Amino acid sequence: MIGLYMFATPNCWRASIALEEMELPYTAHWINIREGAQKTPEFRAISPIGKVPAIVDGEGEGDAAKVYGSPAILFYLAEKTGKLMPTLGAERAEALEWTMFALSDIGMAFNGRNRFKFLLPEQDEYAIDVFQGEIERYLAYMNDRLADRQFLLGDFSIADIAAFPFMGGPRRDDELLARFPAVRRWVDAIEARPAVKKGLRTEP
Ligand SMILES: N[C@@H](CCC(=O)N[C@@H](CS)C(=O)NCC(=O)O)C(=O)O
Repeated sequence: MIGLYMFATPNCWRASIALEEMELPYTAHWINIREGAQKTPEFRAISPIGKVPAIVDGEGEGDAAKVYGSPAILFYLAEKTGKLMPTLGAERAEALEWTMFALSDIGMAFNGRNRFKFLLPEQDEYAIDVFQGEIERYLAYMNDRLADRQFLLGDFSIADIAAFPFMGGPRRDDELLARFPAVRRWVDAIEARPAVKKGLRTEP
């Protein structure tokens, strides 16, 4: 059995959606990072950096694999199951490009904007504008990509799982999506998937 250590955040939803979409049985352990649960010695034995998400593949068994961070978890699970990521040639190259774009550029822009807009005691308008500009640039890029494809690689893949939690589900921003109709259609399609609905946990 896989143990998933998570809280209600986009990075964690990447992991829970991937587990649901790949039909892997798992137990979710709620780590309330607002109350400091990530700092306990018990959790640090699993994720020494003291951050979620983390998984333990083979929890309670002898040679369990511990994986910290949504990027490593997505690739680990795709390789373990052979699902949601092409494994050969140009298709694999495209999958790597779009998944890494979602994990790095998109994640950094949203995390940066959200930190300056919502998490700091005082707002920094300059920083918010810089990150908001990056968000809109990436949404325009995705909008072009999705004009003639249902999902980022054509078929649903870990690239979609990597990008989606910042734009859909609890973090959906209809005002922003109205300017990017192909992205909005893509968000609607992903939100309608039963496994995604299950993966978007907001409580234990
Ligand atoms: N690159 C990591 C980032 C993980 C991360 O920043 N986790 C946050 C929650 S989304 C966390 O655990 N914060 C608690 C802390 O920093 O103490 C990923 O994509 O999973």
